[in-house]
Amino acid sequence: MITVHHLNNSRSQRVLWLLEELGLEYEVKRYQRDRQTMLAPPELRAVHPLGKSPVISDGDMVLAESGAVVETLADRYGAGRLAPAFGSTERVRYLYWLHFAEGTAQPPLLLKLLFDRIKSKAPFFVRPVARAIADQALGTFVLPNINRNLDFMESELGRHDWFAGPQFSAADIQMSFPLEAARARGGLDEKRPRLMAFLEKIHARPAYRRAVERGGEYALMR
Ligand SMILES: N[C@@H](CCC(=O)N[C@@H](CS)C(=O)NCC(=O)O)C(=O)O
Repeated sequence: MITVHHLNNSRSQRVLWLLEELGLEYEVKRYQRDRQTMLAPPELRAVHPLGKSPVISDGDMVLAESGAVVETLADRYGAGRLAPAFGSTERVRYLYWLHFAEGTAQPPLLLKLLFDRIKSKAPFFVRPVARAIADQALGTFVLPNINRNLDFMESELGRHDWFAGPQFSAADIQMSFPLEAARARGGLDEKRPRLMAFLEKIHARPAYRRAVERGGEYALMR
């Protein structure tokens, strides 16, 4: 039996969605973020030393890192579904987007979350300075990177219906989280219609909806 160690409002939602798309049985162990810090509870460190989500266990294997989890599950249980054939052009695109999600799309979105928090939560006597530093970093690095990434993703979806090609794949599942985060806090809106249509399409998938029911609370931080 596959167990998903699932944190509320988090990336591990994608793993539940993948398992629903594959029609597999699995168990969900839920963990709640600390309401103040938003960090995962210490019990997750008993499952994996980094204490982050997602982590899955499947037999003897304990695996963290969402891209590795998604790729492994698709290869192990997909039987040709949700992952293009080895050696195909789509397979290369598939791997590219599987890695792009956490390697390139996510870091500036996380930085935006952190700098926005610094701006709103810094103690009042240092707030003007904290705001000036945060605005400088946001304006020179964070927002230009988010925008370039979004423009790139928007143009790539003009080539095919899905990220890896004409077929829906696990790369689309992996890409869902940065796009949902960009919608919540990264400025993604109707000015990028293909990305908005992508979000609408994935949210309408029955497996996506079932996964949200299994996982519970899924509202991304602003
Ligand atoms: N690159 C890792 C990131 C893991 C990660 O940061 N997970 C977040 C959930 S969205 C987490 O566990 N946050 C709580 C914490 O850092 O304590 C992955 O894709 O699995």
